[in-house]
Amino acid sequence: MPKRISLTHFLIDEQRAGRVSADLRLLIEVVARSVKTISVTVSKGALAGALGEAGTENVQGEAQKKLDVIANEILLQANEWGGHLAAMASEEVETVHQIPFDYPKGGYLLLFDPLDGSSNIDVNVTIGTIFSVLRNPQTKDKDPTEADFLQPGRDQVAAGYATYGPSTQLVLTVGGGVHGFTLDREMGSFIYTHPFMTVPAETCEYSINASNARFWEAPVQRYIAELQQGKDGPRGSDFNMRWIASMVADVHRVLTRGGIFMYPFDEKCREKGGKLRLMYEANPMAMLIEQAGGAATTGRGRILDIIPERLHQRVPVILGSRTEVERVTSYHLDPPS
Ligand code: AHM
Ligand code: MG
Repeated sequence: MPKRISLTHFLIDEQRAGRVSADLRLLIEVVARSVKTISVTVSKGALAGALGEAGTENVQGEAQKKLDVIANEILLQANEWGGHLAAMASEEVETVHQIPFDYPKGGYLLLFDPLDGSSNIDVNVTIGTIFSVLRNPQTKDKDPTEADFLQPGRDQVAAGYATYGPSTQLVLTVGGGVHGFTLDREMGSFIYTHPFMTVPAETCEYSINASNARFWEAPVQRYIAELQQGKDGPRGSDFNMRWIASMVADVHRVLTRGGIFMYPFDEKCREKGGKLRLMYEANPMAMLIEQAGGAATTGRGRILDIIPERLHQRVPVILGSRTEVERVTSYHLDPPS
């Protein structure tokens, strides 16, 4: 029988190799435990009374689904008491979530999008959880403020996501490559199934919400038009298009078989700066993609170098196979005269 390596076993090996501290290992284990709980609720769907609208709005003015609220509560509660965190920030919560005073505090900050792809919940399409870990720059006696979270993505110490699809997978980086785990539901543990995931440099697959085409900037219009001309155009080969509308599932496909994923700047989101959130979506995914050998930019610069201005800041996102990301970025930086 082939040897099965659990997430716990993997993390202990990483700790022994000096790549994660004991606290970071505990933090990741608690996130993984929360993911298992969310996965159970997601898979019960209507049976758990978990589908439909919550009847509330989040800080961004978006209608919350019941599962957005449930997943957020699961992550907040599970991570409050372990003693490894100084504070948390969630896409669904306006301000910093402090650790209750009766629990010990640790040296890390946890950020998450509890349930990415909310529009897919009720139609039973893959959704997920995205998370990012930073060091707390404050001393333990002070409550972290929003400013303490505003660190560039290159300072993340860990990033990952879970997908709730046909199987539940956890994909993780602590800076030494990208590693994937599959939930064994009977055993209740994550098993190491996808070591050192890599994004091939070349691809023939792209991912973008094409209904926004008329709002895109010229460099994106040019790039997509060239792909769509296929063999008859300047690229000389056909490209395939996929759009799941769950970033977590679209990025998982890119990490599994290559591709380019784009939610670029467009006229519709001019005031907001982009559609996707820097701290909960762009930064963790950019770290994973870079760790897997791909690239991640806004079209004009590396995502991981952005100095955040706000917790809920939005940015354009272009990530995936390196040669394609570099090409569309070059169209932004050096447009034809
Ligand atoms: P969410 O975090 O509220 O679910 O929003 C983010 C999602 C991404 O997962 C996905 O890429 C995008 O929004 C889909 O947008 P669109 O509705 O334009 O297809
Ligand atoms: Mg999201």
